[in-house]
Amino acid sequence: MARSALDEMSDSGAFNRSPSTFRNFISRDQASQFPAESGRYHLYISYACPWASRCLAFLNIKGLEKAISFTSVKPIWGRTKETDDHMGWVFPVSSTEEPGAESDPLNGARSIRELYELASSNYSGKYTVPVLWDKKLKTIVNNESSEIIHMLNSEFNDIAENAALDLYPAHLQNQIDEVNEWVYEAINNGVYRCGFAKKQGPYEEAAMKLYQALDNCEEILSKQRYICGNTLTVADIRLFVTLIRFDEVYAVHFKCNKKLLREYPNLFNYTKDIFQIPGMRSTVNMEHIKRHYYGSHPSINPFGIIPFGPNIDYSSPHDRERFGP
Ligand SMILES: N[C@@H](CCC(=O)N[C@@H](CS)C(=O)NCC(=O)O)C(=O)O
Repeated sequence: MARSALDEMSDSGAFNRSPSTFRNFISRDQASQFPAESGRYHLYISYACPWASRCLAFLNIKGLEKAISFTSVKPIWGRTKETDDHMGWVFPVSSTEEPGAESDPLNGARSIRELYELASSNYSGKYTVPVLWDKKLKTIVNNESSEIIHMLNSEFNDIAENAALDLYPAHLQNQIDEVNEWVYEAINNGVYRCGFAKKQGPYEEAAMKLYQALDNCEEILSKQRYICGNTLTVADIRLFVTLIRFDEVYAVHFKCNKKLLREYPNLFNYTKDIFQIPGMRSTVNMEHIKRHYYGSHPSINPFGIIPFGPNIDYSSPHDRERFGP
């Protein structure tokens, strides 16, 4: 089994992401194994990681900051154990070492790998973030962000300060699922398929699909404020986490350079619009994002040089209010 995303390569040189393994669910049903409770769960993230950032976004916009605590690891991968050479997410030794990152407040772990080893003695997969941790049972509830965001959206409504906000409303679910599918394939995972390809053919195929999907988004967003209509949904948060990293990282590091995000007027303004939603801004730590990607993949960027641009200001005015509030 792959021990890091950089090992997930098929013989044809294409990147193939393997599935997550801890798949339990927190439920509003208080009799369940993992009931929604204030103070019981902790989210381990990296600000660099788009999958983890979408969980933090849900935590913030649902108003769960007091109910669920979180910790970010350091942006640059380090040795996760002294006895082998695995590289992965590590915690700082003190909170002053790396602004934004903190040492593990619950288990004193030095790496995300240690958390997986605490949760399971025979785990042999990747040590990914996000990790949704149960403080009571001292185990991982779930490490699949697409599921974590749904738990945060619907299961904590007795505790959430913003319980009325439903980012997966029943009447839009089919449409959201459909959009999520092609956005994941071609955009969220598509940028990785461009960046991690080891042969020209798989790179070009991924890049072509990516730009077809971005053109499609641009077209949709020229007619409506959000990707599934004029209501903010889970599909927007999922799209946003890739778009916000696009010009700063993916355009250069993952060779997604046919067109920049800022050359798409609707997509660019849309990204600013989502960034400016209360609770979203603090989920974007561009320092961590840039240092992670450019610094953690030596096979792609051997000297770890971080490009100094473009430093886009996503808090500047946008034109999306033309579609109404
Ligand atoms: N399916 C997972 C994917 C998470 C994922 O791939 N996280 C990356 C960071 S962006 C990671 O932790 N990689 C560690 C590694 O590859 O060793 C999810 O969406 O939660």
